[in-house]
Amino acid sequence: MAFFQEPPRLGNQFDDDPLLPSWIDRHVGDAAVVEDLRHAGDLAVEYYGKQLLDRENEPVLVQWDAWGHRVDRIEVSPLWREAQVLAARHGLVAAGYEPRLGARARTHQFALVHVLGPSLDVYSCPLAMTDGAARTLLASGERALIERYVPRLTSRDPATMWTSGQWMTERTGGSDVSQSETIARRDGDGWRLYGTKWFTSATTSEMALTLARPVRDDGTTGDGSRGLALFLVELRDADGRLRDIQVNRLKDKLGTRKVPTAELTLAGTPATLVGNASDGVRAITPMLSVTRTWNATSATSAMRRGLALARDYARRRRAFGALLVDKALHADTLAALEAEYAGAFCLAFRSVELLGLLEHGSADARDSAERLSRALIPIAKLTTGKQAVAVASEAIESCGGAGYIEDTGLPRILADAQVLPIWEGTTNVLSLDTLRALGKGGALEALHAEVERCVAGVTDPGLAAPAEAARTALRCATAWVTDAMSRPDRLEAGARRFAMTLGRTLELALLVDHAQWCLASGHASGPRMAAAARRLAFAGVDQIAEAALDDTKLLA
Ligand code: MFK
Repeated sequence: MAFFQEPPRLGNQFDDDPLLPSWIDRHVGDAAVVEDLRHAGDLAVEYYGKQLLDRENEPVLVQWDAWGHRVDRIEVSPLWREAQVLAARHGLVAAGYEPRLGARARTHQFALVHVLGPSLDVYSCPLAMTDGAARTLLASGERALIERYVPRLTSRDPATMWTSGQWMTERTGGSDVSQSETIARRDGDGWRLYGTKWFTSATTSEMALTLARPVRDDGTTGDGSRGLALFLVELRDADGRLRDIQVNRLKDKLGTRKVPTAELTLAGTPATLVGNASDGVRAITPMLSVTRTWNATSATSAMRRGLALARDYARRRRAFGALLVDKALHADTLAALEAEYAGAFCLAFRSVELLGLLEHGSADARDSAERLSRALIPIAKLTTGKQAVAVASEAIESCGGAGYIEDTGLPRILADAQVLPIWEGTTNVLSLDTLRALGKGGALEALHAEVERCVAGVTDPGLAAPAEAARTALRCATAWVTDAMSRPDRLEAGARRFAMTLGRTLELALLVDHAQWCLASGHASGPRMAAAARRLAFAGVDQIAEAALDDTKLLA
């Protein structure tokens, strides 16, 4: 009989995760949350099936109706319409704001995102911005805005829930936001915005937070990012028509093709000022912390999905006389990827925990979470984004030629992962942000305290070497940055290697700590976690090295 290869299958995406159940036991410790996540784990399998069937559907922009009216309607894919309802009902944003679990609510929320996100075709994008908008409005202290919008953004009712966009990028670029050209003119008691927004993700949202340069009474505007202010836009009027917004086109992207990313003209769009008529970049930073944490957890869940399929495939695919999983080289490849995943998971979910402490912790806990998170969140975003691309690439390669064929659904894992190091701050921009964050009082000390907290309690002999590797790498990175401080060109050129070393070191330390906890509490995943820590240390965390600046000049 002719041979047909069985496709890889998914199991319950909570129970099958090598790390999540023990993390939840340790950091949430609540039976109802475990049940919720197990249910989400089954839904993830169901929606993975739907995702494969929905593969060819993409958003469509309808600019004109039959009678010549400009309508600019975006029709999203069928799965996206379902995801909207599912996300509200399962509280993918709301769970983080519900009081029952206090600071632990964030871990519950992001665990849901981790389990369900990879089956929802990057619907995590509007959800991330929705979460970021709610946090930004709460931080603004603007009571009327909070009362009007936050209950909608954090609702579990699909009919009530709104999503929010985040419009920062203009033709001038998405990294150096200080050059933004959109202006805001006063119009009676309100404001109107004029300009072009070059990448607006999830343009189907009901509202957006955006930056614009207010025009003063004398006709001048402020310079740079200080001259920008933060505005809230409600996109549509009561009849569902866009309020002086034109959708010029949808972007033709490498991945995230289900996300209706659009280019917009704001032609006098009514907007509400949030806070002062200046310092908009500072005002939007709570959004950046939240969306970068979503980015880190989405990177982790993308790795997990790739590995879940690659692991299953290795147990179904027979070649050269044995299952792939029983082939030493294939097993070695998968083991290395599992270690990357485990490290990334710990760092991403430590960022999540810090968000919870910032919001609900005692005054002391808030204070130390503030110092640590300012550096740890960009580090987590940049490190896990790079790992996601590398792991997704290996995961599809481990399925051989099938990994390169679109209708297996596998290539999309890599195409979608490639956005993770780009949006929400590229690797280089965030490496420089890490240097800036460490320049502020106490951040480097907070990283040292974090690594020490993780490795100091290690008693298992099998974890001693990885614990020491984390300590040594941090010492080496600190010595490098102290020395490089006097040479700005050297400091900048090495910023990525420095930030990646901090990221991988934190991952190793957090993984060692979790493995120690699992072993000490008799959790079934203990030996596996310890093996992952040893393998991550073996792969190496220290990337500090000095590239010759003269060579760089010749080469670049
Ligand atoms: C699944 C996940 C999906 C996620 C959704 C994806 C949707 C995609 C949408 C996008 O990609 S939108 C575009 C994303 N673009 C960025 O993320 C911007 C990247 N660039 C930076 O992050 C730059 O570093 C930055 C724009 C912030 C630099 O701007 P400036 O004008 O040079 O600001 P500056 O002077 O560094 O900082 C201004 C203030 O903000 C300072 O405070 P002070 O005025 O009090 O000194 C900074 O300390 C503060 N600040 C900057 N970054 C911060 C921050 N505070 C806290 N956290 C940060 N990350």
